[in-house]
Amino acid sequence: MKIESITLHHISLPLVAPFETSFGRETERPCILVEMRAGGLTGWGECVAGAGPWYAYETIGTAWHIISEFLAPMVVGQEFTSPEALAERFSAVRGHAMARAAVEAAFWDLAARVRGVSLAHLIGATRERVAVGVSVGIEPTLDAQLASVARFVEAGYARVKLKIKPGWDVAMVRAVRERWPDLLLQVDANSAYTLADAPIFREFDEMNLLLIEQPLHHEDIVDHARLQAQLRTPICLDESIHSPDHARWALDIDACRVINIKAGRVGGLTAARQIHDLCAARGIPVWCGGMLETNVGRAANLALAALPNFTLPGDISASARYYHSDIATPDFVLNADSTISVPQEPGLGVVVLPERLRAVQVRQLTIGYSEVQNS
Ligand code: OSB
Ligand code: MG
Repeated sequence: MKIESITLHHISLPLVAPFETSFGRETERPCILVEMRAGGLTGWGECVAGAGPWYAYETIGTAWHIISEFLAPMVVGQEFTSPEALAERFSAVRGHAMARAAVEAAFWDLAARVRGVSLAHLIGATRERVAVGVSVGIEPTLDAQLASVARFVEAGYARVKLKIKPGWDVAMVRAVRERWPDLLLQVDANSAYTLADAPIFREFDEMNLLLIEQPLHHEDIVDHARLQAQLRTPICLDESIHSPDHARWALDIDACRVINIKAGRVGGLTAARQIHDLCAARGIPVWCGGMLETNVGRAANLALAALPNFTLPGDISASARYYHSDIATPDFVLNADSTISVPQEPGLGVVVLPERLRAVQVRQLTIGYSEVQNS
């Protein structure tokens, strides 16, 4: 398939409710959508870089720069026989995983559409529905935090992830655990602690948590291994895993016993699947993380999470948890068994609505030739 053009759409969508983590509070989510044309078909990919360098160093601005100046020129006008071949073309690029993943994602959608199969089918997925949970942001008071969890439990989520930060951890999580003794519960610190805080994590060992996500520094695996040695609860790495090699290094030193896979963070679906396979071979469970995606990114996450070793519920909540009016349709809904159904239509299985895209568009740029010229 020869790639004819890439159009970047920078949009910004208001969140249904503010989302607070240890690195900040967000009310809007800016994102770049990659529209790729080849052989009369269109594929879409979502870039998960954020507004600022808080979760990761990449931002909307760096991703726009790297895709428009480097990645798009490397592939527009070129022929690729598979998404893996396109991923290989980007292997010379250091870092900028989210930028690479977004372009690769659009090509995966195209590759599935051209074959007339779902993206899930193309990547080798086996499930038609995937177990999901919800990532609950930090609230200003304990009452508000309990009310927020209650709303999601009532909505049908069987697994809850609580965001924690220093000063908002043991007591809050204990209160949630006391109110919901049987809830599948886990916490995510987004790198807000150091090894000196080990006593805090030992207290979590008494709260029957599925896992503790990224407690320490975003680049660290050594201190995570030291902390894991002191805990029964599995540590799950998110921010520290940027590639299949990082996953292997972390597992080799027992820095974690679970991995949160986000295609954007590891440089694409090809690398995400490699990490899945590595973890399966080593008996390490994985789950699919989320980055507050639109339905475009959510559809790709569902396809990935349908692979067999995604045995823990993913951060893939129903569309209504994120946006009032998504830029793609149909919306994803929660099934009664706390799962979401994996799209079975060709490609991603969602349709981008041009009028909704225009309504939230910040800027647009086309590289290559297409009917859609820069506006
Ligand atoms: O650490 O998993 C994270 C959102 C933005 C950045 C980082 C994270 C998150 C979430 C939200 O936890 C997951 C979701 O999309 O529901
Ligand atoms: Mg996380």
